[in-house]
Amino acid sequence: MRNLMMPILCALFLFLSGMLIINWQLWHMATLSYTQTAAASTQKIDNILAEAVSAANTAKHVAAQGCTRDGQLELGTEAALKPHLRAVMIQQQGQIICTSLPGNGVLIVRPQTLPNETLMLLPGNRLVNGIPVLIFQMPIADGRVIVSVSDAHLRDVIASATNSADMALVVGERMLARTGDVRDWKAASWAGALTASAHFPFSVVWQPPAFFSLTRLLQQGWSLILLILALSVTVGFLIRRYKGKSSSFEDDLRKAILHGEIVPYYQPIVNGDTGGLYGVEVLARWKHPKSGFIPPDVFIPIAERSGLIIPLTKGLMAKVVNQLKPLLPKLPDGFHIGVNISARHINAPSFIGDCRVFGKGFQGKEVKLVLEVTEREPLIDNPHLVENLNTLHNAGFVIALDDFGTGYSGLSCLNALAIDYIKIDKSFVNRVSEEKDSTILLDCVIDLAKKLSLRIVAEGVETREQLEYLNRNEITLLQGYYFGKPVSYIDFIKVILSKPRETMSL
Ligand code: G
Ligand code: G
Ligand code: MN
Repeated sequence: MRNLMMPILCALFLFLSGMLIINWQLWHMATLSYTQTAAASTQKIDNILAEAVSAANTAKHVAAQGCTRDGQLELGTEAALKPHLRAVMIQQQGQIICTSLPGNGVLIVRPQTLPNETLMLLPGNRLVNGIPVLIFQMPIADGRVIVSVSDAHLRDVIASATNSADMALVVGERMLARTGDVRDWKAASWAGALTASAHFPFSVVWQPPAFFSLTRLLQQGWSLILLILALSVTVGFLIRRYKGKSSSFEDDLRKAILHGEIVPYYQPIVNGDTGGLYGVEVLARWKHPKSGFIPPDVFIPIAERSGLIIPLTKGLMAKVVNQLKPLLPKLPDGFHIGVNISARHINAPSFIGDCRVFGKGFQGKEVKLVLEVTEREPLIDNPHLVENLNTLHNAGFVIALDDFGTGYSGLSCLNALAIDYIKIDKSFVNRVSEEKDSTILLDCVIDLAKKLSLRIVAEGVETREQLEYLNRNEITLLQGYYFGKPVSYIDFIKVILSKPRETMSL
């Protein structure tokens, strides 16, 4: 279940992010399209009002001639031929003197009381037929021309503009919605943007679409949704597979530890003075039933990351006890048995107990158990770690600082930790050749160790020159292919049988 959590969360995150982006894109496009349609509607209403202006000019002309029969006919023709207009009226000295309707009829209730505004929306209750109109007015000598524009055409413009967003025509304080009623514009509290006409005092307003709309997403973005869904599932699947692979290596390692496939190899550490065996370093090898030997560089980092290094080292310690105990009579007193320890293990609560069990395995025997602590990881950062190592040092364990010269801790580590040995990293010893200056670095490292009164083991000795150099510098404890590679238990027994017994102590 824990393995599934991560891929599911990643896929979900990807899918939701995709949805959000598609939604944002569609919302943005909708907003853009509403702004454009609002501008187009404003243009159409401008055109309708241009008819009203033309009719008003005709009426002005008719009024100047005193509203004759011909003049009235002219008004009627004007209203009849201009498709969007309903009626044209001339008011002079407070009276309607002429209209486009037969018999100078008037549709507006008390037209004399209309305020003097160029444009206004009249609600249905101000009209004889109860249908709202838009009024356009033009002042003339002694009065005004009143032109009414049919609401049906205005509503058509608003309603046909868009099928999803709400739009309305706003004039002064009132608005005409596409449902056809005239309302108070402020009270309707539309949050949308206003698109104002450049020629007449009106605006078209639109209600912005909801930012998130499932219907919009499903209607307009379904193909993208399917694509993102497929992508998210694929990514989740790939993460699961990748994780499955690395965790299956971990599982394999866990099983290998349980089945005892991690075995100790032994590399001799010799005393350069006598040529005798001084001790061994234990090096883990994975004897895989199918893949053969897997080198520690491959599985130790994974063991350290997963915490498996703890059971791995414990298992190795137990094997070392079982294998070396019967050999002790053949080994010199004070024989050194070095085990590599990772910082992860030193920090674990079981560490001191694990080492004590290892120590008890050799109880009553004259051996020195060496804990090789690598300098590659920062040691000093954790006081708990230093304390644990010092406790074990006091209990008789030997502490060796491995890979000396390559790591973090340097001198500060030497002060805080009770260290018995340093193991000079093979990279320094490897440099030593017949060439001039090849020993400069190693000279410094040896000088430093001597000044700090630390015992030295040289690692990675491969050639006679290197051995001679180390002899000249009085480095007597030596390890490397020159003396012997790490070997299996059986091969190690053969090494012992071929060497004279030699006694040495710290
Ligand atoms: O054995 P080799 O010889 O290839 O070792 C490679 C690296 O693996 C070395 O850095 C060595 O310190 C590390 N190593 C080998 N065995 C162990 C072990 O048992 N525990 C830990 N922590 N490191 C090990
Ligand atoms: O990091 P640590 O010192 O624990 O690891 C020892 C590593 O050095 C092991 O991988 C071991 O096989 C390797 N080793 C030991 N002796 C020699 C040597 O003479 N030459 C080289 N190249 N490697 C060596
Ligand atoms: Mn080591």
